[in-house]
Amino acid sequence: MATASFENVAQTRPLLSEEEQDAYAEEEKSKVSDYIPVYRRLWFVVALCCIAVVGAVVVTAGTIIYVRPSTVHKSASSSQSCQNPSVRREWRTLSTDEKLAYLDAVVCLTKTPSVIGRNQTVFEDFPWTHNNEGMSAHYAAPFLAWHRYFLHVYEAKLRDVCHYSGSLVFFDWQLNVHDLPAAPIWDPITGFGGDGNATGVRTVNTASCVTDGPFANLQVQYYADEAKPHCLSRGFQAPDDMEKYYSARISEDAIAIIMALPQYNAFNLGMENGPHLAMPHGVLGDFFSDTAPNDPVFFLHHAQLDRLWWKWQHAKPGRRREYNGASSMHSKEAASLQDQLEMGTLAPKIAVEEIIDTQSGILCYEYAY
Ligand SMILES: [Cu+2]
Repeated sequence: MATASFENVAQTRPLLSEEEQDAYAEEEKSKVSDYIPVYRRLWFVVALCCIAVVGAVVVTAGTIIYVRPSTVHKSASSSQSCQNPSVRREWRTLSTDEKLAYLDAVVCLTKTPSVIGRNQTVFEDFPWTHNNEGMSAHYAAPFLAWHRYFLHVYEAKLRDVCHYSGSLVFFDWQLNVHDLPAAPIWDPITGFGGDGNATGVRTVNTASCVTDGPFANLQVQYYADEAKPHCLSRGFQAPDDMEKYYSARISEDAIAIIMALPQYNAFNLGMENGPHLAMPHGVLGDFFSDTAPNDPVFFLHHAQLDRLWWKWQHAKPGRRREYNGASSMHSKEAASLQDQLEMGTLAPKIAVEEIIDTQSGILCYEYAY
């Protein structure tokens, strides 16, 4: 109707009175003024589009800039699942209370029944599992990996079974290269007790019962495969042999050579053949056997080995997931991150990739240095 009326007005325009012309002019003006805002709106729409496009570019660029580092962080360390890594410290940096809390938790393991259904304690579940499930991990790619998982399981048992609230601890033997017997880990009160009783009966190899500290005369049932109830035993090497079997393997030069090895396989085997043997060979007794975890300092020694692996992994980009060599002892198969680490019934078997990085997969820890 309005259109028809407009057409009529247009057609009859010359016939319009002044009033009608004014009205027409007003009408046209209003149409034009209606029209201009459309342009203006369009202009605004175009401007808004431009702002939106520019904004999108800025936001996208910002997103790329913002997201990229966190993506790297995430893929490298799975930051979402490991926000607050626990810190494993060197034994001598613990306060007296912290040392006693750790020792109390280990003593608690010696008083808690087996969790693998054997007639022994949780403490002895570890030497038993090391001897029965862990030996094929030696002298092959899983050496460092299996022990990393083994340490994690031990730490979890200290926490879950014995309510320990701290982290595993390491013994930095490089601080006692030439004086192992003087190391604070052997303290009778704030340590694991010292050498076996030199005048006592020989129990296993050339060692005898530890008679001081919280594990004095602790009874253990196995010596490697042999069912042989005996006391926790140590037999420190005489100074000359200590130099040869212990000091030489962990000297600054010896460790530097291994740390400089560029590939995991060589590094792993270098660690096993060198520093890994040093402390057991210096201490002898239970530590010097396939049931080595009968000596609780085993875990401080292996945490130190694990720490050096951690340092090696962080020394160069691309190393944190490097894993190669033989898949197990005497195997000709190449190792892979999907290889399984067996813990018998002590813990579920898991793939190497779950523990290859101390801050992803199932792990969330770092070392103090
Ligand atoms: Cu081992």
